[in-house]
Amino acid sequence: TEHYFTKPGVANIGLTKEDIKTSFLEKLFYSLGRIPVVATKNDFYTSLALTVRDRVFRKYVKSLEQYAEEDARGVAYLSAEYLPGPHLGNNLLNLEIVEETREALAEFNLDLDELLKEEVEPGLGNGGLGRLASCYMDSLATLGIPSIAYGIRYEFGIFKQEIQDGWQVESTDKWLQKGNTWEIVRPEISFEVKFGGHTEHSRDGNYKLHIEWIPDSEIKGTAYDTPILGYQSNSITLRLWKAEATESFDFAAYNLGEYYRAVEKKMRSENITKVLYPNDENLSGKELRLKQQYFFVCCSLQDIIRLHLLQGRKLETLHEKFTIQLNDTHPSIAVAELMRLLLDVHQMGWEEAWKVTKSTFAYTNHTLLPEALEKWPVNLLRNLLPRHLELIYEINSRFITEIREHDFTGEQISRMSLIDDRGEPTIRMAHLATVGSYKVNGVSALHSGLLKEEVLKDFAQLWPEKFTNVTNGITHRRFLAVSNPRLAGLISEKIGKEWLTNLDKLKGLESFANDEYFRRKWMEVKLENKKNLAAQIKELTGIEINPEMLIDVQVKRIHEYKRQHLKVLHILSLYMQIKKDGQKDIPPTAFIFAGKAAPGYFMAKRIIKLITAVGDFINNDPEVNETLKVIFLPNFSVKLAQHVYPGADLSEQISMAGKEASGTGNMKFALNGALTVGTLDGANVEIREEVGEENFFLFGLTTEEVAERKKAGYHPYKIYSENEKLKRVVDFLLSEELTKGNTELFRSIYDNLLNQDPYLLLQDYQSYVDQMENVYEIWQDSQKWAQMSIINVANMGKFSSDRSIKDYCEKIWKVKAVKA
Ligand code: 26Y
Repeated sequence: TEHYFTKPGVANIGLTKEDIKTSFLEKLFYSLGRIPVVATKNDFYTSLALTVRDRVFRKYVKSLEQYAEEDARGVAYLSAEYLPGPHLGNNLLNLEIVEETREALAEFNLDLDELLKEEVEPGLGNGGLGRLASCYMDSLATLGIPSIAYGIRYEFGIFKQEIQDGWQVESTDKWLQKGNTWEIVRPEISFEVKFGGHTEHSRDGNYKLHIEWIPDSEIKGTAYDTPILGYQSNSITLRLWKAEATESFDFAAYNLGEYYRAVEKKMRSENITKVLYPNDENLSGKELRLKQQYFFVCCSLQDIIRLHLLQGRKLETLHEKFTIQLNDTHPSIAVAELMRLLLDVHQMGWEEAWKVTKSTFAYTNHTLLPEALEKWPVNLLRNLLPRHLELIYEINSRFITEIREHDFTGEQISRMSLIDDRGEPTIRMAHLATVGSYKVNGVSALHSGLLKEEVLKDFAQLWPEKFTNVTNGITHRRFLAVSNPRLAGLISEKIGKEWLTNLDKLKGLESFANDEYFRRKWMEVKLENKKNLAAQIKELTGIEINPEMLIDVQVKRIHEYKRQHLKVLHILSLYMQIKKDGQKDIPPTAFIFAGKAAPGYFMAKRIIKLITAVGDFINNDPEVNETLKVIFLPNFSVKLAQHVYPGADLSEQISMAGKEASGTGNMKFALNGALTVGTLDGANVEIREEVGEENFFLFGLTTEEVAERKKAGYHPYKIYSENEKLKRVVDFLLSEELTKGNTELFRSIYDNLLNQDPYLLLQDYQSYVDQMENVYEIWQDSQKWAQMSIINVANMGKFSSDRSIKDYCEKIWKVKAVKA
């Protein structure tokens, strides 16, 4: 190392092993001020991250230059959530320097995999919606689509989950504690955001109406940029806003008492981006959440307008140069905010402003669940955003006038109104987004169909051409190439590496499904991955599993509609079979669960306790624990997910039909060679279509059958009392043994199932158990299983987010890639 102290060498961004070695030491010395003997693992991680960052930036600035040069039409993606996962491994892949880096580190006796573990991921989302946004960033970058992703720089992301005494316990996620190598603050890119107060209407000499919003507070949003590198050449920006006090906090002007009040106010203003709300698919109607939404929308729109004007263009052409995608209704206040900016700040007339607005936005809906559809109380809006409330009223009144000219009934009109005044008056944000957008899409074929038939049916009747579908996708680079190098390697050996940029190429694997030698290789890879996962499980829970077991996995947010407790009923049925029926031929299975419950969601938290209680009970019973293991992995995250998918044999996608908009975990499992047991819900339908029905384990009612069943009157108690084996399983929920004497512990779940069972667990139970028997039968035939697994992977091409993004470009955005 002597050499580097005395001759620091020129900054270099080469990609050879030697270049990487040089940079790595330079970063350690000159960025961190550390020498190897005292450096911590985190110092080494940071040096490596800085080394990689320089190389990322080289590509990034080149990419930005190109977007600017071509002056092409671009996309602004607005999302309140992102879940990028760790950056380092992905950036290494995209720079194509994984092996060079591994070797460089090895020369310092450092292990790349150990350093990769050091990265703390940004947990800036709840689940599927946030992760989808990040998959899309990866594909936008790889495809070279001029784009910028806007969001919120939450200081604390999704809470950290620990399991104590079987219960979920939450603690704060201090993801920025050790710094964040991947972002750069842009103090010069900052905007003011106003809140509260009132509006003043006046007319000038020409009787032109002027409306002024006199707010009662103002804060500032500052941009923090993270370059998102695509595979090989292009990249895009993830721009997250952090709330800060405005310059007008002139402390010098205050006396001591006022100084403290000013500081307090400053702290309050910074609260806006403090923490991510951990609820998904369930509203809590919190004022701070609306503040967050407006805050990031307001900064983002001002930034978009700045970029547009910077090119010397007129605002009248905004929609020609930009399209803005709304990731669910969370940023939908943007419709009113753009109107405000165009009308009040840039003096445009209503007709023109409305034309620009509704030609700029497109809206993606991610849910049909009534409890997840955002509705803000009119009173809250009046207090927080008085001008926006006026604008929404005006948009609504013009909209109602428009639809009165069509043949809509009075009932339909009040159903379509942006304002729901049946109880406390609220604004229906999905309606605002629909009226203010040129396209509306769902996230799977089934979901987009239901959107048009149910939640937005009147709008689909009015504007049929506005509605479309874009089936979700996942980035196969992160979820296969980075996280499953063994399988990726085997695939590339067989069909080359083209699948990295064209996932349809996987089809070339299909012919090898009948090749016994290839199947054997395939199974060897899976077994190695399962050993890996077993080690992870041991590390996280202390529980040992035999990697030869069938690894049966359900990982996702905990929700009644996703029916984790249906899986539990199945596990208990197996337990009963062994214990009470003396059945011996159940194949050894490890049931793995992971996922967070919203802190205020009583049933979800109880379901976690149920899973861990069943685990405790079964894992400690020597009569069954050779055959069954039940594991709850704490703190599910992108990082943990990347260990889980490669090691799974069976993927559980068992939501009640019609409830899961798409699902994306389903795609990640199948891409890693797991077979799916699932209902005809969300994208499961399309996965089954692609892989063939003989390669998918289907069970349960269809969406139509669910509706019929409910309409005819659903009586879970009847099902329970007529199915003896189901009855003994459900009754076990109240048993002394399971509850360790606290027999009321699962009473709420028991009562819910017998009296309401809104998600039809008991209805689908027998069909599920029967299909699982089929799963076990096929599992015994490992050759057959391997064949099905290969066929599954070979047919995953459709589920690349590259395909989804191309669909968005063609069906919605009309945006073209720039050449790399
Ligand atoms: C309004 C607030 C409470 C809220 C916050 C987060 C509502 C919803 C959400 C998150 C929803 C979500 O993650 N939805 C999931 O989106 C995925 C991507 O489209 C789908 O694959 C998945 O089926 C859907 O549940």
